[in-house]
Amino acid sequence: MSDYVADFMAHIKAKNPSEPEFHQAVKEVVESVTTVLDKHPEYRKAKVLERISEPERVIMFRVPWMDDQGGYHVNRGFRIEMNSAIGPYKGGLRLHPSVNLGILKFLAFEQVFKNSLTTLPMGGGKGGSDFDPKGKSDDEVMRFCQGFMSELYRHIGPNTDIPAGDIGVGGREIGYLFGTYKKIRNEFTGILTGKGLNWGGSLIRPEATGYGAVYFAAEMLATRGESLEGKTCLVSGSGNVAQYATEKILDLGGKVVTLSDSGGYIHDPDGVDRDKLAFVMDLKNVRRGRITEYVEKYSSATYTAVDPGADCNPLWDHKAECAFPSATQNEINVKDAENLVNNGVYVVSEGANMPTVPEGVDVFLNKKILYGPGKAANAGGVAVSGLEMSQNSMRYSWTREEVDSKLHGIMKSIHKSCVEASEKYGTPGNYVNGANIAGFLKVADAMLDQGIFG
Ligand code: NDP
Ligand code: 2IT
Repeated sequence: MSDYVADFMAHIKAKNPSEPEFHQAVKEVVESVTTVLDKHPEYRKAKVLERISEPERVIMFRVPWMDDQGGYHVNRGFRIEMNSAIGPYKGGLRLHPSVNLGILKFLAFEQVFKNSLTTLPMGGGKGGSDFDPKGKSDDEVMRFCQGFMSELYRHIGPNTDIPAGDIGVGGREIGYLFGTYKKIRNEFTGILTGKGLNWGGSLIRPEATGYGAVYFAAEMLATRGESLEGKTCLVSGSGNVAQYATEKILDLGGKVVTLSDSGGYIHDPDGVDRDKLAFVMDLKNVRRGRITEYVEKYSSATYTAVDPGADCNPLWDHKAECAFPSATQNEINVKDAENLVNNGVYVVSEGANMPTVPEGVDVFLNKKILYGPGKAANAGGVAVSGLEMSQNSMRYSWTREEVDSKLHGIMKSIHKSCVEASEKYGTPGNYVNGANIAGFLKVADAMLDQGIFG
């Protein structure tokens, strides 16, 4: 680690104690952009890195809600408004018991660079709560969302901050949040993305993150004259991103042999075909069940419970060519990364945000595999959110084909930006540096243009 990075990180850690995920995300970007700062002293002079790693605003609030038995509960709500240099704050809301300030700051920080890569005018933000939607009734989730929005509405607006979904927030939650905003403000506006199709949502938004991660993998493979046809793929998660990554892998002729949830994973050597995927979608989205039910229905598959404290996750220890981690942060540790490459995996396209620990990323970079980091590979979701905002502003909607083709074009453009930036700054083939540098430059230049408040 250079002295500059070490000093910078000491300052970040002192100022933001007990936020390891935030430190991890910042360190990766600082390491990547050091060469840019060396070439362009104007960024150092204007303290762009110091400013970019300090949220413009952090909102923390109480969310009281009542359960079906009349019992009172209180959770903590957050919105991190990280950076608005290139557009209004934009980013998802996460509902998961692990949510805390540091996790949301890491996600908001990543979002700034990701949104910059999309080519669309969106700043970065993230929010959520430590509320656990698992096991709650629809009414309880609705009352929680109403409580959450009854505070959040003061801070957001269609030209200020536009939230969307993330872990634990899908169409159902966006509906309850939207209804509450509309009631309080008496205003029908594109305040959230991921809306239902008949009340302002965009076609392809549910599919966009998973499809985008697969388009990104296809672009990386194309640099070697290859495609996804016939490739065996490991997918983790079984939520929104994992489901549509699986669908697009099937479209492009690949085979998905794993899916997971926080309890464990299924391995189906015959592959998850379209019927099995439809079963998983119903299981997870409608019945809100567990992935273990897959093996009760399909005898070709086995289920393995995963101990989060174990030294590796057996999901990543199967023969395959491609991996699409699509569950959560730091789900691939260094041993998992070694297992992946030893099993023949040479394409990793991250549907999740920061799913690989830094030492695992080093394994991928040292082996020179095709490694697409989350902020590039999963940018398709927020990109179509940006397209949803455009359609809302126009009071218009594009067809499925139009949105999919724009998404595909954006993923190609992100891939190209990463390749070009990594080459220009001396690390060809390193998509981590490419994504960080390309994402950084656009935001940093906007901050310079706008002066000290930019
Ligand atoms: P969902 O809530 O739809 O699904 C999350 C999946 O990951 C579930 O299968 C869940 O299992 C599993 N999971 C969640 N937390 C953990 C954990 N701590 N350990 C193991 N498994 C876990 O979320 P999404 O599919 O939307 O999000 C998945 C990832 O993709 C996240 O990293 C998110 O930030 C990222 N992402 C999402 C985008 C979007 O548009 N939705 C856009 C870009 C990135 P279980 O059911 O047991 O909780
Ligand atoms: O991490 C992400 O990019 C998201 N959860 C999607 C954000 C959005 O505004 O669509």
